[in-house]
Amino acid sequence: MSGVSGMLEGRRASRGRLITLEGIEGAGKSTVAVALREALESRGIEVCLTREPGGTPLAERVRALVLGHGEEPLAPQAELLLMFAARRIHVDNLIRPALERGQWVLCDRFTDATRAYQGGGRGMPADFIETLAGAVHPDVNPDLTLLLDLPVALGLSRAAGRRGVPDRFESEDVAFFERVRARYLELGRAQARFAVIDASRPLATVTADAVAALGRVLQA
Ligand code: T5A
Repeated sequence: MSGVSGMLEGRRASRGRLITLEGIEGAGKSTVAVALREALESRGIEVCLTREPGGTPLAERVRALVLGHGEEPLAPQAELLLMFAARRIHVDNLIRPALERGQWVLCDRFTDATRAYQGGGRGMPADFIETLAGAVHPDVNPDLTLLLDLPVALGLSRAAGRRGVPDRFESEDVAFFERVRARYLELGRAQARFAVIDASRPLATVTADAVAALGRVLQA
């Protein structure tokens, strides 16, 4: 077996990596995720690109429930539980099987979004969120998290440029998104798996930094 094909065989045989993208609305996560997929595929790595809430047909139905303006109030705790219900479906039916096949999973938002939105934004207790995370995905956690950080006003103006009717989260006020951003930055400072990227710069620069950050997991 040649060196390159031997490396590829080794990669297929081993568990894949989970890379998550995080940040407030309009940070550029979906755009950067596509560039990361191309960068990984150019190295011979099979990639599964997905998102939360959602990622499988059933989890996408939960997404519609939690993002839509329903006819009844949705308490913060119910919202939190729906996020983890969607995540459990996504982890069981898509993320874990992909990792076990040796694919690398690029996920547009994961549990850090719950920590930031339901924890920071809605004020749900951090220890309750960690209990749920430990129960729902004890064996599946990000190897690398790219936090695309930018001022709230800039993120919201970018998001407004491409959206239709605002969903339940997009309808929140600026103070909500300031709390979300602050919690994301706290997480980014506290944990080594984070790469915090200044997403207020031109897209090509942001993308180059995100691809460079892959070096941490490509060498591991
Ligand atoms: N949620 C989610 C929770 O509350 N808890 C949870 O646990 C989870 C998982 C999901 C919502 O659910 C909440 C958070 C969210 O409110 P979503 O639609 O999946 O909603 O996520 P959004 O963040 O709303 O998606 P966006 O599309 O708004 O943000 P992105 O993906 O960060 O931004 P993107 O790539 O679509 O870019 C937006 C626009 O900006 C441009 C792009 O071309 C695009 O037009 N752009 C740039 N322009 C200039 N310079 C740059 N550097 C640019 N980067 C992007």
